[in-house]
Amino acid sequence: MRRKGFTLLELAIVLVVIGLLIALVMRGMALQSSAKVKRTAGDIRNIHTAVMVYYSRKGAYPGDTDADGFIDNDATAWDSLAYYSIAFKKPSPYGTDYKLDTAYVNSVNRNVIKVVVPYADARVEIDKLIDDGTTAAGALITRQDTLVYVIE
Ligand SMILES: [Ca+2]
Repeated sequence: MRRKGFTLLELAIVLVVIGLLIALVMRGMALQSSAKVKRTAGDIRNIHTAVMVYYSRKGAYPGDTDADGFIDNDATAWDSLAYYSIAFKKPSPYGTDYKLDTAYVNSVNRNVIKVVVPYADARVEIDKLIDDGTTAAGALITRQDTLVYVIE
């Protein structure tokens, strides 16, 4: 005679399978988030290098439209880098824009790369990869949800 419903063993197997699927999804999400952190850190390094290459060729910073040594125009900065095929603007892995700008850091104006990273833990991981691991100090700092990286 056929019984209706599941046996205890069948239920246990289903629960184990669900547990494994959840673990797989969580592992996938963790890998994806770590890939985004690594890509953002790499992008910041590459943009830094691009700006320094531009400076060594032109004797000025890209986007420094009034020639005072400070980047004042993000759009012009990226156009100049693209014009000389040094770097091309692309969005961050978080869908936000890398911006070239001047920021007041430790009581002085500095040329910086800015990018909004909306996750606090990701900002810390990026800081660990390219700076001192603290978002309050060093070459990479966090202002609200924006990473600010001092170029020089
Ligand atoms: Ca830092």
